[in-house]
Amino acid sequence: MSYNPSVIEAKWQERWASDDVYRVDGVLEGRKYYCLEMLPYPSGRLHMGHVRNYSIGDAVARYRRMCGYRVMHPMGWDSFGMPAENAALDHGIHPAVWTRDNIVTMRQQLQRLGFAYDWSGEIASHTPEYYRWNQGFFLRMLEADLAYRKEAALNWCPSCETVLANEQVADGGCWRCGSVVEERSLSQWFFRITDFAEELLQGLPELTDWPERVRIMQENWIGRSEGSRVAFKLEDGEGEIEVFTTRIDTIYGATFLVLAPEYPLATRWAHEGPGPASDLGTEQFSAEVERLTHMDRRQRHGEEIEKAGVFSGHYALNPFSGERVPIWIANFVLMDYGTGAIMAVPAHDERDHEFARTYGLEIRPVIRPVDDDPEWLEDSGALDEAFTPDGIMMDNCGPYAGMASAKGRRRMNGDAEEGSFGNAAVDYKLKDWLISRQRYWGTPIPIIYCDECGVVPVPESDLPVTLPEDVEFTGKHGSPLGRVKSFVDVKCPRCSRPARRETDTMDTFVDSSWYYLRYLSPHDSDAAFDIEAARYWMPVDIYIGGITHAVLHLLYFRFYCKVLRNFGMLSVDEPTLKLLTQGMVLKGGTAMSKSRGNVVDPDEMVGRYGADATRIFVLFAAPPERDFEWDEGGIEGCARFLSRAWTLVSQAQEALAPEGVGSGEDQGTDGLPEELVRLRRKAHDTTRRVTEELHRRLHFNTAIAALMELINECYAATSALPVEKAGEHAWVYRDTLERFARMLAPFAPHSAQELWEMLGQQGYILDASWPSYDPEALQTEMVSLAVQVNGKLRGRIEVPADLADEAAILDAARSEPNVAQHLQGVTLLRTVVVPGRIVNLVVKQ
Ligand code: ANZ
Ligand code: ZN
Repeated sequence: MSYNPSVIEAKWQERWASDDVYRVDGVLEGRKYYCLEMLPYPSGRLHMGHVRNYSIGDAVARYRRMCGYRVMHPMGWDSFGMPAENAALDHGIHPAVWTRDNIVTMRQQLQRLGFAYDWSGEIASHTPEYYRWNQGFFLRMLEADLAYRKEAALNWCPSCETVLANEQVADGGCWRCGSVVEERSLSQWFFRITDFAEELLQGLPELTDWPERVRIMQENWIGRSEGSRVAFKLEDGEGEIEVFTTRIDTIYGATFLVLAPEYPLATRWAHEGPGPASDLGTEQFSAEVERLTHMDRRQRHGEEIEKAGVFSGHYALNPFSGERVPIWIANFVLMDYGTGAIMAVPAHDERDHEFARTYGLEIRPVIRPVDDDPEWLEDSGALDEAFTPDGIMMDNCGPYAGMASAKGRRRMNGDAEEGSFGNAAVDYKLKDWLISRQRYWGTPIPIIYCDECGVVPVPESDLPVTLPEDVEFTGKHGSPLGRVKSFVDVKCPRCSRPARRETDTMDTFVDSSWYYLRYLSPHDSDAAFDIEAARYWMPVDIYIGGITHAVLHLLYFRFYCKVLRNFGMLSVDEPTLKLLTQGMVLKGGTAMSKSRGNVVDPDEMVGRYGADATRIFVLFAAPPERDFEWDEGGIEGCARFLSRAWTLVSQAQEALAPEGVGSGEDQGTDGLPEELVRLRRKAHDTTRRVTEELHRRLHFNTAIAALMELINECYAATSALPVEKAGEHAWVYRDTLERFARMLAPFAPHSAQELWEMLGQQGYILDASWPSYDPEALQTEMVSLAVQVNGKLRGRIEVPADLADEAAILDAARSEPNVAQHLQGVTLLRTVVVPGRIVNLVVKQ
């Protein structure tokens, strides 16, 4: 007989399923633990990243359940999205069929790994039962003015006549046909996440159990910036240009203004022709503006972009100095940040400096370093590069000359406000969330367009607006939904005249923003989720997933929580207090991916080594946050460990079985043979270590290493004193092995359950309580060692009797105060340690 994972695993999976051991019973009382893992996209097959993610969650969930918590540990599918639609285009498979097939495969794979999910609560976001609530929330957000429609630019392929996602544009060309991609403006739906920018930012420091890295990424993404808005009047009196600046203290050095090429005034001038001061004709000028507009959008966002611009021929007036400043139009100013217009200060801003050099524009210093003499300007000449730090405002700064930058800014903001040409202002990089997608496989946006009534929301009672299944996929001529007459042609809910249905669907990030709430009452047909259940289960106690979701998903996830709280549906401000971002599984130094051909198939590993060994390996290879390199030798080692444990128990089994030898209370160390005193201590110490890791630190690798050591210690003990010879002391073996089985359960549940049964235990190990440890059992006997320096007794130290680590003993000896004194100013030549007795330090004066 030997350890046979395929038999053990099949046996227990069947029993768990037939006894429905993971069922969540709906009781909302007692200590709870909500363990949430990012739900998978049903792409086809599980990959090792999934196995890692879900092995972590399963360990935590099983541990908490054994500690007596009521545990929520659900699973579902993020099943809308582009790959399904691509499968339709490439292989002619309907997205719904492709998705359902993939879910069937992947569910089987998850079940084969033995994760503790209540499958009766499984959800899938492509089902009307789920997305109906996306539509419901959309209507409420519309009512609360958190959803709105406006024009926005999109990538458009003129030959396929379709909108392209950024990922579908390669080198400026369409991924399908290669045609040059154009920019088009379309009316689209947005969620007003910027209303929550400040709250999303302020909440970050309180998320102390989130990785710092994620908090910083969110902070940068929100990008709060304190500055000023200042209006420059056009010289010809036809309006004004408002700029956003963080450095109003440099305004006396603003030698030109720059508009984004999409800035409305720039567009108007492109039509009407440039101002009188331009050398260009209308045609030339508009061609220039057009060229700037069409420069690669992604390139324009980068720092490295080659700056290009054109003089508009118009001037504006600096409200502080009255000076005339030329107005330029350039590619490095973005329409969707600040106001889309800037005042350029080439002496103090790097981008402006580079631009001024290219076009020969004036560079005028107005700020000097704090600790530099006032002649700085003369020495510095025209400045080789921008001087960007704060400093002292120079003599050319009018009434503000001599002020420090910060004080200048405060004064100038006040004066601007008083003069009604500006004010202090805060700006965010965060943009409103564009949720419209011109695709089929997503949640239909519940809106109807009527020539009489305008934009009409679908009445709540008409939800869900279901996706028609009978569609044609051509990849051309816009969204396939637009060609389904029965879908598009509707009666206006207000006036009953013929109207058109919205054919855009929602970004799939909408689906994943609130799924954790649907899990709480997955079959509820009257509400998105049960408010009472949410009051009990929220917040999520731990959320586990990839770092790739640090901003988009995890920000939307927080945003939805706040929106639902404002709707009175949730009583928490944040969806989860603890976030664990797991590292990647690499092969050959890079992430496993189909395109690189370096994928290791989980099923193959489960077939060869068993689910338990596979799970143990992904947890043992590294702490969860770190990347690790796949290593088949490592998984073999894990299988060997499980096999050694199985063999040990099967050998002890007979000696322990007959009358339940050794069951009962811990009887202390009185009269115990030395091997068993040590084994007992190791068993308690292992319990302490494993408990600490599972409870807080979550370094599962350390916990598993401790379990491996415990098995080694057991082997050492049995070779000195076999179980059948242990007589009345056999309880130490039983206690140790039962502890071991229970502590193994979160990591290798099938093997643990099998060992539990082999030890004569009835029932499921999941229902056995988590073992506790006796702090007293951890205490080792201490001995006192004499410490000599050159043969003279200089002190005594206390160390554990079984401390074999010489370096540790020497450390203790050298830090004994009196010994330390005798070691001052001398050279240590040699050390002698006689275990249990003496430490001698030989020194030279
Ligand atoms: C004048 C100035 C002088 C600026 C100076 C900086 C230094 P952060 O801190 O990232 O928010 N800016 C404003 N809107 C812009 C846009 N739409 N496209 C490109 N640049 C824009 O950056 C704020 C600064 O970025 C603003 O302050 C503005 O340049 C520029 F010595 O105004 B500053
Ligand atoms: Zn109407």
